Amino acid sequence: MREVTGFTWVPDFAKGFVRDQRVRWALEEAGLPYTEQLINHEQKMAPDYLVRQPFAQVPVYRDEEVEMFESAAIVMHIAEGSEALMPGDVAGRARVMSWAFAAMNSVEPMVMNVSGTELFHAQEPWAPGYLASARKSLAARLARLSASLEGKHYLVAERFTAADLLMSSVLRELGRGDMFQRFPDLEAYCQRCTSRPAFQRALEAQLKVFAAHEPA
Ligand SMILES: N[C@@H](CCC(=O)N[C@@H](CS)C(=O)NCC(=O)O)C(=O)O
Repeated sequence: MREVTGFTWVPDFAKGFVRDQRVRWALEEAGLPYTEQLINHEQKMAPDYLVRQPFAQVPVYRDEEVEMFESAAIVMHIAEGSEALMPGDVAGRARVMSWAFAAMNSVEPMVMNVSGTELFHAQEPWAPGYLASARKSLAARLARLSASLEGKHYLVAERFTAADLLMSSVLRELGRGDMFQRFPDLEAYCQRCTSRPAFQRALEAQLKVFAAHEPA
């Protein structure tokens, strides 16, 4: 039994980007069936849910052995048991771990500084100045990522791993703006990862839920 918790419905900007998508994708890559537990935005505040996810967010995951929150931690747990997502050797696993943390800790915050401001605060008087600075920092970080990927299809060992799943999940956000125009190699990398059938199945599964719960 594997269960992933997601929302019944979210606004359009979030559809396809809610973080249970990453977990669904990892399960699809690993060939592991799962069930959905769907909650609404009231249920995320219920005391018994807050025990499972202290920040009232999705996803939450459980299987026969574990109960977890934080999408990247869940992806790494799934990857630990799947050759499809993790190399067999210790050195390769360590590299995947490093890049997984890099995606979450070194790249995602900078991406979210830009996309979060553009999505939620674009009309604020401080937004243009802040965005100029945030975009500059993001571009510098992306330039380093681009250099690391130069000549390679994937981050580790020339094969798709959980590190690519997480990094491309972060980079997808850039498709909302114009940053990919400066980094066509990163766009191609992101496209390479997200064109995988497992990603498409995971995306369809999430979107199907929202379509079924669309307010009249
Ligand atoms: N770091 C968390 C972030 C989870 C997160 O931001 N979830 C969003 C959906 S993408 C959420 O539940 N938002 C509702 C809320 O914060 O109230 C993870 O990766 O699992």
